[in-house]
Amino acid sequence: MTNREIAAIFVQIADLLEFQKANPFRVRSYRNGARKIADLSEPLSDIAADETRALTDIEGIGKAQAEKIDELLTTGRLEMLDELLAKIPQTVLAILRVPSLGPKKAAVLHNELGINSLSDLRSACENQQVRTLKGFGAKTEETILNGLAIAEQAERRSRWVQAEAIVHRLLEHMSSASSINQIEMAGSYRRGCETVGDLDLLVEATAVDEVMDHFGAFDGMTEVIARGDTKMSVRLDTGMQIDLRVVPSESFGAALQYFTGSKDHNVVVRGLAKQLGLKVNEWGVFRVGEDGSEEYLAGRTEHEVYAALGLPCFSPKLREAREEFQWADKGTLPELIQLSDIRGDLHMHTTATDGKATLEKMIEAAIAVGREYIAITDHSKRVSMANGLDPERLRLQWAEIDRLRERYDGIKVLKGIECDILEKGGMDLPDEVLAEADWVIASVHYGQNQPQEQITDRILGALENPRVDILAHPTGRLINRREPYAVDIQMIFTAAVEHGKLLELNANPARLDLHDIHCAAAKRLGIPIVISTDAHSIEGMEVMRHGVQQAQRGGLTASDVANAQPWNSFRKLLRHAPE
Ligand code: DGT
Ligand code: CA
Ligand code: CA
Ligand code: ZN
Repeated sequence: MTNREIAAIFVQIADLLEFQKANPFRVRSYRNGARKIADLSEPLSDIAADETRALTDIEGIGKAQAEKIDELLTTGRLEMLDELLAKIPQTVLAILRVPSLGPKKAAVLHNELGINSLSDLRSACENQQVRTLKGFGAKTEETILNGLAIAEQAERRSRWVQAEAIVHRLLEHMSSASSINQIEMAGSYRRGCETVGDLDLLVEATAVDEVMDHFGAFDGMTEVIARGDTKMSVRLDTGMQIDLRVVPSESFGAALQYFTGSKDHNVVVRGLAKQLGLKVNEWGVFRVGEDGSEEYLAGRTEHEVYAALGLPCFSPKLREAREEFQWADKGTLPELIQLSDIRGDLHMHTTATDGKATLEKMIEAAIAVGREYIAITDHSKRVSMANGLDPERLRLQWAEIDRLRERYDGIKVLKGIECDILEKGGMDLPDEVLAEADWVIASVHYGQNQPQEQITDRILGALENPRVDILAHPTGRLINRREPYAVDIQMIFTAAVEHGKLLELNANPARLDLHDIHCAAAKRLGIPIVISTDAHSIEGMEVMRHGVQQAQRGGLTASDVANAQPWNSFRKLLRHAPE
């Protein structure tokens, strides 16, 4: 278990305690503990494993919390958390996830109005009951209503990366069922969608009952929703549903194609099959005779299924019935970018602002993952919470980079900055300072709720600035947590083309910003995309793969992505580049 996961659990405990009106000191001690853990530069597991040290040596971690950490590290679970969760129904917990509602407000709503679920909350807002509560007004009510949609989605759909954690455990568990010959995930998970509604697991096996029994013993299972001859559906304690299908080998490819979807993609596939006098379903591709008889043609592999229909075996990332069939028709299916194509990472933070690792450590980590070039882009001074850099500190960092360039000559290190676009418009650092940088990222972190015209104008102002290279996380959305800014994205694209700017695809799995369809739009306009990790730690560099997956869904090839170019091509995009 990572420090970040443990810190998140401590935050959750604090929220639950606060919701239950526990002693405020206890609540605060868990919040402080979470912050301490998140700020540690060393894994807790290393400290716990070291016999010469104790978890209580960490400042701010007392005996009780050290025991909790130990329990989490050794068992992966925490009894206290399970007990807290058992006391509060899942539907009530969902209220805590409404943006703008903290545990305190949620508790008032629960206790005063008897609100037990998101739908209760929606009715109470719509009936204007919330505004009658002390400390809530008509404005609060409106803010809650705005946040409800996103909380409602979060209740139904998980971020892809959360689904991935379950999938890893699930495949590990299923690997000990000896009669399984083939096993694949299908559905939206395989298509790499931003969010996943339920998981679809496909198995080819000799003993169906054994497979289903084994599946039913998966850790965290709370309910078997249905069990039939070939299909079984279960629900996990996280709320996630998993559908299992067991199919014979001659149908495995057909079932994989069918259950990968998307539904819209499959509708087109079936239509094309019909034109050929064929029928395709989850059992295979069949020739339909005049007497209604069906002759099996294909179905063992997906490849075989598509080939029988005269189609290429589309990457699952493209199966959304957007452009893939036209591309196939014209023979212009893109060769999608791969993680191994990535050569640079142009957005990362260090301990100078809110990063967890030093400049040297970040450079070394980038070398270790094979980057040829990187940009160090700490926050500018407006982001005071993150100890943002003023010109003086920024220049000191650049002088440090100059020194380090001699030590690390195998990698190009750009002197960059993530400069805030101020609420009133304009950049947070003077033009002459930005002019000294190799790489300037413009970002919105404040005034995210401004009306469309205002926020669009601010961003356009940044794109017009000749010292700015790129706009980071262009829509500001956080999946399942925050809606995008009201920005007019078409105007951003137009300005990027006009001023020769790049756009970021932020690879953080909670951001994935640009969206896939925006990536496709940018590609059509010839705007280079930069996939960036926005790493705030060494581990943070690991998220590049999520950005690449999103880029694949947008149909991007390596040539559409600026940081997939070798240094000598990439440097031509810079105003001035180090030798
Ligand atoms: P999700 O679970 O909401 O994130 O999205 P999917 O795409 O995983 O959808 P799901 O789990 O309902 O079904 C998995 C795939 O199975 C879906 O992408 C296509 C196929 N499928 C399921 N039901 C139908 C159906 O009624 N008609 C067709 N054509 N395909 C279906
Ligand atoms: Ca699904
Ligand atoms: Ca499903
Ligand atoms: Zn950043």
